[in-house]
Order: sequence, then C-alpha cells, then structure tokens
Amino acid sequence: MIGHLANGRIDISELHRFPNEPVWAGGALYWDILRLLHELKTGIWRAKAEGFVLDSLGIDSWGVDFGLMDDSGELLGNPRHYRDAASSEVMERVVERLSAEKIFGSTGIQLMPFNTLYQLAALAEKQSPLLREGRHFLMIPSLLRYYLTGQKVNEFTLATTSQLFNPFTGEWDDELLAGISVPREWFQPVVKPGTEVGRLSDSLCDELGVAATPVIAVAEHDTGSAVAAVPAEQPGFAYLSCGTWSLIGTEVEQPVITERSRELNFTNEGGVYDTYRLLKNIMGLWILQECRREWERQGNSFSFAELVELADEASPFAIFIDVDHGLFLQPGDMPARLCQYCRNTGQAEPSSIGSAVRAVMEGLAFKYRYVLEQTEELAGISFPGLHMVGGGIQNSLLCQWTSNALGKPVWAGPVEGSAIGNMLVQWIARGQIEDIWQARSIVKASFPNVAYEPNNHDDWAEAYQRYLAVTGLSAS
Ligand code: LRH
Repeated sequence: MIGHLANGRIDISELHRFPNEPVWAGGALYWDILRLLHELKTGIWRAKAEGFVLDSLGIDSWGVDFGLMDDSGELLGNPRHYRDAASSEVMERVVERLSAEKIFGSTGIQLMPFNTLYQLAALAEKQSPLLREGRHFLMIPSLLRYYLTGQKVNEFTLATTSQLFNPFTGEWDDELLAGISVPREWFQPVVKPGTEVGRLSDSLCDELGVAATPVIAVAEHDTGSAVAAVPAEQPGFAYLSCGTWSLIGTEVEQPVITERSRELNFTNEGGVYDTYRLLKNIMGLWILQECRREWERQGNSFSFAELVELADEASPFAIFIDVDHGLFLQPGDMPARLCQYCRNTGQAEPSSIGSAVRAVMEGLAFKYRYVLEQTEELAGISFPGLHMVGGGIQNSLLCQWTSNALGKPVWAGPVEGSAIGNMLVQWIARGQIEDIWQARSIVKASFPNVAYEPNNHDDWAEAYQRYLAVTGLSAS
C-alpha cells in the first residue's frame, strides 16, 4: 500500500496485493518466506514504475512466528507456521515446569499454544540442529526487513507477542529463555515502533533500480498497527481488529497483569507510544475462510459476499458455537469440524451452507460480547460502543450482528487499519504528524466510518443466555 499525506488528509492506494499461502512439506506447515520477500520487492518496484518516490517504508505482519539465522546471517530453514500442530502439547509441559503464574507474571501475555515461547521449546525438546547452528532470532516482519536493509533488529510490538519479552524490565526474559534452554545471545535489544533501522541495501537498490529509501520499524505487529489507526478521539476506547483473527480489547498505559487477567487469559501486547493492548484473541474469520476453502474443494465456490447472503437467509439462533474451541485452530476440513462440534454439544448439525455460516457469524458476535464484558471488568471502563477496523468490516452483517449482540453502537472503519497504522507511525517518525492522537483525528477525517445501531437486542440477549449454556461458557 502506498499512502500520501497532504492538508491533513490521507490518501491510500494499493500497489500490489498477493496471496500469502503457507505450504505443507513433509508433514509440517511452513511460511513461503522467500515468496513473501519477492512480493514485497514487487511492491517496491511497482511504486517506482508508477512514478512514486518513497520517503520511507515499513513492514507489519502477524505475530509469534520467526526465523533463525546462523553466524553469517543465512536463514536456517523455512519459518514454521503457528498453526502447525508441532507445539500444541509443548505448552502443557512448559507450563507444568515453569508455571502459568511465572509465565504470565513476567510477560502479561495470554497462554496460547502457538506462542513463540512454546515453538522454541518444541525445538529444544526435539534437540533441533537449529539450536546448535542458530545465532540470531528475528520475527517475520523484522526478518523481511533484514533482507531489505541487512540490519538484524527486532521491534517491540512484535517482540511482546513471543511471550518471551518482559514489559517490566523492557528486555527479553532471561529466566523464561533459560527455562526452555534457548540461548539468550540470539536475542538483541528491541527497538520502539518508529525507529529508523537503516535503508534499502545497495544490492536491493541495484536490483530494483530504486533509491536507498529509509526503512522504519513501525508497529510491526499487524494488530499493533491496526489499533494505532482506530479513529478514537480519546483514551479508554474499545476496538475490534477484525480479520483472520478477531482481536478485541482496549488500549492501556500499563499492562494489566493480575490474578483476574490471568484467570481470564487476557493478553497485554506492546502498543505504540508506550501503550499496551489489553485484549483477547478470538478465532475470527479464519473458520469461514477454511470452510470456504473446503467447499471450493468439494466443487461449491462462493464469494464471501455470497456466503454472507446465505447466512442472512438461514434461521437465527439455531446452532451455538464457541468459535475458540480447539477444534477450529488448525487448518483442515472445517465444515466437518463444525458438525463434530455440534454432535459433541448435543446440537443438530448445520443443514446447509447458509446455516453453517450463520452459526459461525453469530458465534463470533456472541463471543465479542463475552470478551468485551470481560475487558470492561479488567479495565474498569464501561465502553459506549465498539470501534471495528480491518478487512472483516466489509461484512456489514457481522458489524450489525455485533452491535445487536452488544446492545451498543459499532463504528466500522477503516478497512485497511493495519496498513494505515503502519504509515501513521512512519509519518510521526518523520515529524509530519505530531502524535498518535493527531494521527487518529486525521484517520477520522480521511476514511469513511459506518455507524451501526443495535436492533433486535432483546432477541440477541435472550439467545446469548442459550449460547452461554450450550457452549459451557456460563461456567467460566
Ligand atoms: C493477527 C495476529 C494476531 C496474532 C496472530 C498470530 O494477524 O497477528 O494478533 O495473535 O496473528
């Protein structure tokens, strides 16, 4: 994406969009990292071809995954995808050894089996040669940035998603690293979002025929960038970053690391300008993406808009799903997993594609209410409404149902939250925007925001009680 800031308005346009398709190889799931690098280079090249001269650039991506490099900076193996099942049981063993209190107490990060901590512990457990040969640890966007600049530097927002970074010391946590037998020397100090970390390398400039553009470590965690772009007017707002994952929570000045936040398995990811994101991961549109892939394999191709239309036509509140059930985390035949979930919970299986999609979308809206109420409890704030950003807000039925489930307004926009937040941090770093609050007011003035008011809240409130009972969430 390219952005242009003039007269207090932002213009964005798409230079190059590409699929990010992980690859199964030898029973393991990998990111196709060099393909991603190639596509990034294509984007930079297109900017030049279209006549743009870039002032700076920044990269953001999903959290938790990483590459390891040897002494000479060569990448050791393809980065594993966090949805690979390899580390799912490791978490239990690590938690037994180190204790949930210690892990959460030192990081403030929610326990999820795919966190970097458990991925690295899995490598140590199987005595991977990567442990012998590795010298440098870089998380995905920082790894891509390394290929552009030659600088090996991790960034704060991403580092916190590893569950190895201690927000109290501002350093990687020595005890946790020792506890999983991973060398401390791999982990260099991290930089804050907004730090210039070099320029496009000479070889890259030659290859692409571009100038040595400054590269900025933005909020390299996509969720960090997305929340930076929430057009809120003052602190204490609630957001939902809606895409493959749904991340719902609020921005806080200090991590909320308490007995209660641990019990609710909330997270405190590092944010921009000395903030933290008190939030919870919800499975998100992933379940529908996987369903769609499976239906396509079976010869039934639908666009997302068509699926949403089918959901709208299906009967309401027929099936109740906890979208965060472990059944739904890994790739595979998701429609079959939905049926299995229904059987396990004594419900009728979806009778059509529309009823399956409806069950997932209602399940998301209910879970948003559930987690927003917990956020309110932890933050001690009653939110007047919910900001939604990200590609998922193009699903206006989901936005409406979210508002219905919450009984509160939803303000949806911008769609390209992560890309815009990425750019805001660059403009602030270059002195073109004063601070994050001015940045947010510019977002508000520049992009459409659609307001949804709750309708039918009584029916949703009644159905929510059934949802809690069927999913077993009422007990927690
Ligand atoms: C969303 C996201 C989320 C992480 C997950 C791995 O894209 O970055 O914040 O937990 O991917």
